[in-house]
Amino acid sequence: MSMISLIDYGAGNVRSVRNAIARLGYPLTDITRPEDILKAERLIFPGVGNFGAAMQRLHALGYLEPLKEYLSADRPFLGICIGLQCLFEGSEESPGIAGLGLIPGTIRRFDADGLAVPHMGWNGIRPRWDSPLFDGYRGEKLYFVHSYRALPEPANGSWALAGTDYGGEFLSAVQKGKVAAVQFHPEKSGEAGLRFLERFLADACPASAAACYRGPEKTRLAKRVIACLDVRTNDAGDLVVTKGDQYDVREQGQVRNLGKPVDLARRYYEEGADEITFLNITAFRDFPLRDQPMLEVLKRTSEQVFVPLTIGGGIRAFTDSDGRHYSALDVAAAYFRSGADKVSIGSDAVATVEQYLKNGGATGNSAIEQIAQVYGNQAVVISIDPRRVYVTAPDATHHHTVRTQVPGPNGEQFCWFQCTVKGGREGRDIDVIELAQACEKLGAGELLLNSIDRDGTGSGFDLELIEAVSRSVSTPVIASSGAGKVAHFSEVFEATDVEAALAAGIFHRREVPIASVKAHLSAGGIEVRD
Ligand code: 1PR
Repeated sequence: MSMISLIDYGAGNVRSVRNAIARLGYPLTDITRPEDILKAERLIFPGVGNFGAAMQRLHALGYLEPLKEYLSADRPFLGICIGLQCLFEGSEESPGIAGLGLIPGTIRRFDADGLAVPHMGWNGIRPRWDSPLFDGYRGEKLYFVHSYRALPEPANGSWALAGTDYGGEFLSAVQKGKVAAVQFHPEKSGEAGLRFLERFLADACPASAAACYRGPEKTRLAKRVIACLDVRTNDAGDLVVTKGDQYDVREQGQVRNLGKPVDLARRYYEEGADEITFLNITAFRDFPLRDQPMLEVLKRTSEQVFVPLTIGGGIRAFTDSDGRHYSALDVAAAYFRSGADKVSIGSDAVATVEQYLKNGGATGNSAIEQIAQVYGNQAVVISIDPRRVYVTAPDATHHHTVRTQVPGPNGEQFCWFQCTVKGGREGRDIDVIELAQACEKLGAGELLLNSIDRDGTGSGFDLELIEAVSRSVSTPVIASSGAGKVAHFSEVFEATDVEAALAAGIFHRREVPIASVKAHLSAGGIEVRD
């Protein structure tokens, strides 16, 4: 069994790659000095952050030359995501910064009209030839998250291993000899991803390549089904998964206890959830880094769950009782190090946008900007907790209104959606459209759109809210709150352009299995990951 060497230049979360390799039972060592590279038996480079930052880190660490030498000697290499892009000559993401230049071509941003960017979620691949890396591959969807991509060109045709469609075809895998790289994340692609990774780790011999799966004619991004776990400490001091009705999580005075976070997350992974979100719902009160159990939950979950994990709650700057200052980036970094792939920002995003609107622009100092800068836009989710405010006419408020089919208590035909903070406890003078558009400009990669009115009611997603927000931004939107039956999922995907739908209560109470949601969507012609 070969020793696997990992290039981790400390810019982001490669914990999931480590966990996946450990799960597959392979020994792992870190590259810590330039000379380690040429001694490696099998090298994995999971690039994180952005193209320029990755290349600059490789340069600063003295890794560039040994890496070039390693690659030109046709030694076993697997690049992941930015690790694929760095093999090319350069990227539009970081003009003027040269890539490794092994593969001809420049990495370009997705640019088709009306396309949500980043390309985030589960998509198919189309292998072009019988690489042993895809031996046993049966067409399962794999997890992608990126805003830039490599384009197939005649000059790089000898490298093209697989293509994927998203506003045109891009290269989702490249390989020549023992050097390979993939744009998807095998470590986040469930069991199919682990099988792929194992082919590389086990040094699948080219001679053993069986005729591999070729289709489909066109790959399609799946709509995602996300399980959400609201987590807090109950009155007995245990960290539990809870669930509110319109954000009220107490029943007869006690915090509802629906299970243990790690156990439930594993159950949802096994049942086919495309992503898992943890929301630390009382973290606005306390400093979350003191909440070590939550970090522990994340660590243990990421050892067993190989789909993307998002964590939210308390991501903001904080000064502790000893006067020590922590930036929002410090808090996010602790979450990423513990196994999160994305962080979700709630209350702090509202405060940031209030400042943004007051100052007439960005300051560069907000949590959204700082985290997006270091970890990439795709790592920053904004969790929005809106509540309906009814008005008699659109000009009765300066906010964006919608004409509603669900009239207000006095028969009002219009409403606006007010952003709240601290888990809905405090309403602010800012509407959901203003918030969504400003967060997009500040660099958020995804919007998790809750609804206090619908939360826990089982009466269906608030389509008017979701439609209004998804129409106003190009950032992917996750519809949340109100799912009560499978038909609610098809309804939201048919009525709006959202990329994902999230539910909590119906999954926790075992009323609707995730597999039934997927089967229902698939029967209705909506693309899902099986
Ligand atoms: O403000 O950055 O500290 O983040 C706090 C986070 O905690 C926010 O994302 C906020 O949405 C969340 N939160 C705070 N209080 C509550 C609460 O319920 N009392 N939970 C809360 C929000 C809403 C959804 C829920 C869906 C689906 N939970 O995530 O899972 O509504 O539920 P359903 O399918 O049962 O209808 P910060």
